[in-house]
Amino acid sequence: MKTRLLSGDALIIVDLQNDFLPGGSLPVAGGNTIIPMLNRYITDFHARRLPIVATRDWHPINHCSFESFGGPWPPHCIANTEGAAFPTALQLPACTKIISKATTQSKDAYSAFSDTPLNELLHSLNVKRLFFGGLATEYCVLNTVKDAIRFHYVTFILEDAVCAINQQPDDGHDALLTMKRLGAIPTKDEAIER
Ligand code: VGL
Ligand code: ZN
Repeated sequence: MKTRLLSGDALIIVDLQNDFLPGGSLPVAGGNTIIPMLNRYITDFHARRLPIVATRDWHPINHCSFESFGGPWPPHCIANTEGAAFPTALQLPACTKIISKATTQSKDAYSAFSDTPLNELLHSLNVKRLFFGGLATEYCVLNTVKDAIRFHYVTFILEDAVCAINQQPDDGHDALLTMKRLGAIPTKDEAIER
């Protein structure tokens, strides 16, 4: 089944940030390998004047998800640091809409819809279908996709443009199964009509 990109479609790139890449403070092994594919999708959406959203984990320095504050993670994606920046290899156009999440000390959020203007933004742009790539499959991608489905977007998961942390070896695989079971439509490069 080929998918043709249409007016009403948007590309959502989840948390593709330096700290989640090899060399960062919470690296997703192989996270960098999806950047060329994301760039290909960016080119496709941009050429059709379709919205591109980049979400980012954007924590205060004393965030509750950090180990020293009782959370599960090493410090990562501290607002306005190089670790929280998008890698220069990711070719985001100037018109990219940026959504920052988990910005307050006392609350973590894996979904980019959580306490952000993402839903309102997408409504204002008349977006009906979302195409998801980014990091990490079993955390922020999974939880953002779940909310997208709950909010009745037609939700595609770009299987060749996500990557998992895999603390347990099957975490990413299981998350993909969960997303599909909930109604996300798996797609990939070859299935996009160009
Ligand atoms: C994420 C762990 C901690 C993610 C964010 O973006 O998937 N994972 N904070
Ligand atoms: Zn985080």
